[in-house]
Amino acid sequence: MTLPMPVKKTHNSSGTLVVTISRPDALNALNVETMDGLLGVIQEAYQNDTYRGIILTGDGEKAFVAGADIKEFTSLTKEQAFELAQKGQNLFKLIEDCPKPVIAAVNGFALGGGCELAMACHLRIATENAKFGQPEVNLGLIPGYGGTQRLAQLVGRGKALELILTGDMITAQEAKALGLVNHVVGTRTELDALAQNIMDKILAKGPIAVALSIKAVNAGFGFETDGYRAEAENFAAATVTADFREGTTAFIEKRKPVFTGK
Ligand code: CO8
Repeated sequence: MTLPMPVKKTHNSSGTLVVTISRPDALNALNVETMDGLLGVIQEAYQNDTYRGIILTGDGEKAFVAGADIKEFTSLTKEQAFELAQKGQNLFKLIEDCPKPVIAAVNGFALGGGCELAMACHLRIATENAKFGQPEVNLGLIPGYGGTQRLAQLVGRGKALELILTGDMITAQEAKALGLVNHVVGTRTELDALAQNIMDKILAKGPIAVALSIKAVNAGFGFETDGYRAEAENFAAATVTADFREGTTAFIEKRKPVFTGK
């Protein structure tokens, strides 16, 4: 039996590629297969002139993406964790640098890697029921897909540290007040309509000016700085602690973790 692909794409007449992360049983969590699928679709979007913009969303109404797949990284070595974090960082950088506009349509939980994915997109719009957060600390971990850098860029260092250190989830309206989200709408139908509406507005402009605008804005936020590397290194360092084993085991066993600082 072949399993359904976790990354679906449709294409409409305005030139918009709609990419949907679809692992409903795991709240669309990013496992290796999903990350590879996403990489393939983004690379294709770079190359194929039929695609003029991308809307990225999650299947259903409960989750955009509830994070990296926790069940997949319980037995990584430090080196593997570092490599995986850097691989994800590179994919999200490819999204951020895409010369075609990328809009995240956030339809529910955008946590951990899901919040990081949304932040790598150029714009974020969300439904009222969307929830944002970087809850890695609850697992004895830190963000690993660029969250320590992009959250601070979007909401400022103080609020980013509060969200990363407490692991608190915030509502769509709170995210909007912080500048993490551009617009909030009531329903999934309104979300899809607004994403397309904003996309159509951008696609009516000259594509060269759009691409150069993205390039110029991003140039002020260098990827070559040490921040992303430090994130991957510290993410990897966290994965070899007893607290990480406890945090991830507690999640899988659906209980509260007991951290010991080891
Ligand atoms: N990974 C794997 N499975 C998940 C994840 C996840 N991130 N999130 C939810 N699921 C699964 C649950 O285990 C559950 O599966 P099952 O039915 O088999 O038990 C199913 O999805 C439904 O979830 P819940 O029953 O928990 O649904 P609730 O409505 O009770 O709760 C929550 C929803 C609050 C979203 C809850 O599922 C939750 O807290 N999820 C985890 C959120 C999280 O911690 N995300 C961060 C993950 S770490 C991360 O993203 C690091 C990124 C960098 C990685 C670098 C390289 C590896």
